[in-house]
Amino acid sequence: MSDTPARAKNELIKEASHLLRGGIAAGLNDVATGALAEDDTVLLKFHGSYMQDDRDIRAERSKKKLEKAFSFMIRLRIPGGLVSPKQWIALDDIATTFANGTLRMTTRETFQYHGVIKSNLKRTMQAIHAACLDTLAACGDVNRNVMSTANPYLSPAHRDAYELAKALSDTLLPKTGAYHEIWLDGDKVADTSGAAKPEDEPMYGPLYLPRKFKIVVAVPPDNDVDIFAHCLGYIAIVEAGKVVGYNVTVGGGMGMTHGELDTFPRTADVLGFCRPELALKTGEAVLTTQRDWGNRAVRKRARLKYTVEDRGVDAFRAEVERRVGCTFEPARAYKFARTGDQLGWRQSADKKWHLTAFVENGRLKDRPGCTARAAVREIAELGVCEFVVTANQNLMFVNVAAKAKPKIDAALKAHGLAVNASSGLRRNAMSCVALPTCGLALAEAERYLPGLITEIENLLEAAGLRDEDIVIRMTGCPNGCARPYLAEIGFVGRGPGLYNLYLGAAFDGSRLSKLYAQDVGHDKILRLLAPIIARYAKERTEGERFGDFTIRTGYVKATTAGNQFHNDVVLAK
Ligand code: SRM
Ligand code: SF4
Repeated sequence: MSDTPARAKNELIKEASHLLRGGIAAGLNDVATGALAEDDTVLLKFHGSYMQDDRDIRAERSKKKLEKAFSFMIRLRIPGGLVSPKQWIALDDIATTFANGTLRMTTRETFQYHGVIKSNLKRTMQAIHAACLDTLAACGDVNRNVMSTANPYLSPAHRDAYELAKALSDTLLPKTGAYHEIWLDGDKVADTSGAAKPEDEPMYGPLYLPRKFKIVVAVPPDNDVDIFAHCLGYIAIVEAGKVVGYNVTVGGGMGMTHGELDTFPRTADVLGFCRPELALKTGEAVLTTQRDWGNRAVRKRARLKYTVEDRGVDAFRAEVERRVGCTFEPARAYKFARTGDQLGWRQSADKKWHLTAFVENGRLKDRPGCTARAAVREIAELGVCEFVVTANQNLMFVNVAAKAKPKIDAALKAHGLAVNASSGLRRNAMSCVALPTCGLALAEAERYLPGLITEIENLLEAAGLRDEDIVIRMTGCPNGCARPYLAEIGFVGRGPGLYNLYLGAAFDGSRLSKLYAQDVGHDKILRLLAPIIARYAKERTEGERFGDFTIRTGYVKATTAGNQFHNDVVLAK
């Protein structure tokens, strides 16, 4: 018997796929079902789409012996989250024509559409292409959408960060012709036997990566991209207004599985400092090291964070240095202040204005009293700004001339879209999508968090803390899509109406939280938080953040590293 562990099923699907083609094209033409074949749904992710079903009506349809209400989520690739007004109008049109009438801004600076039916999938992809955008590699075992600190127009350093994000995204894009072939009726790259040419995927190879791969670029003091949560990060070191290089981080990640202690969220390690001219090569070296070293047998342990954890950061650094052909300099000093966005207008040195507006959980839709989607559409039609989706699910209107500011303010006001949130807690809140579309959700998130916050706001109001910035995040399962383990108050779904409550993460995104209470429902959440909030109001030291306070006063122990996440847990009664 061989000692080599069996490869994960997804590895076999990738291998047999002819560079991500599989049977997707044929499946799209099968009108007998609203679904695609299971193996093809694995491949579809690399093209930026997930097959889902409406979980609200799953039981009812099953009772009636009907096929699940299948539809598709489509995620775009928009490095740095920057979109032109013309593109915005096209994206807005697509939401009406093909999706469920909403644009969902994600925690990775891009958009998702929900509810696209199979017969519209190809047309939607073509409409996205017509807007000079694409969805390639937005999901799947490849480098995903690359984030940078929001707003390339804020300073030359922000522009550099954005350009690096864009260059990384372009350089690390799969080279297969499958995307063009399937969605855009491009020329077939495969030969007549169906076999793809081996040179089609020079960097990834036919198996792509063992798992998803995520990159961000941050410009201190803003850590809006949550740099320590990602596989690879670049912290811009800015001197006299210029980026002189980057501290490179590796091995961050959020996902874990309840009850499996060898899975855990992990904050990234700083590898060292690299000059700007080596940044791209470093990205490629980190990616290919993970390609060659990552775990292809057990998907739950296949992320780069486990490769770094298991091999050790020194061995990982040495391998990356070998591949780049350099030795990293010691990391330079940097300081992050916050992970959230600063809402409202800001001016850059070039006298241009930039507005960050709060969008609850990133869902842009029209509802009575707040026609948010129509507001942004109207502003796009004015053509006076560009748009940036932030890593906190908010929206920026950037590069605005002073004389256009009142027009934007007026449109937002007319449509009832408030720029700020009702409290410091809400403006620092994020939740993942969860039900009804996410197939992995164990509990509500996007549909539940706003109401829960309203009740916590009452506690804050009573304590005189309504405007206090406190980071709160919720996800419907432990995969961590809203980065809940880096929130000062984090909720992670366990089952319908039940959450694990985590406390003690750092406000600047540098320290993970710790489990404080398990399987708590609505009333217990409020009962547990009430005394902590009241005490925080009375006993906090000057400038002390909520997360730090919960550690100092003994509610939870500090989590010093990912592999300590499950240790020292004392559950609240
Ligand atoms: Fe995520 C899977 C939504 C950011 C960790 N994520 C999913 C899927 C596709 C569910 C699935 O596999 O069937 C969710 C689709 C829900 C839906 O109905 O739309 C989903 N993830 C999201 C989004 C939309 C959350 C949001 O509300 O904004 C974010 C889209 C990002 C993007 O535009 O690319 C999103 N996901 C994240 C993040 C945060 C980040 O990247 O900054 C994480 C944690 C960071 C990390 O990767 O470690 C994250 N998503 C996961 C995982 C766990 C991965 C792991 O290492 O274990 C899964 C499950 C998986 O991959 O097996 C997952
Ligand atoms: Fe779905 Fe879980 Fe991600 Fe939420 S955290 S979107 S429930 S996979």
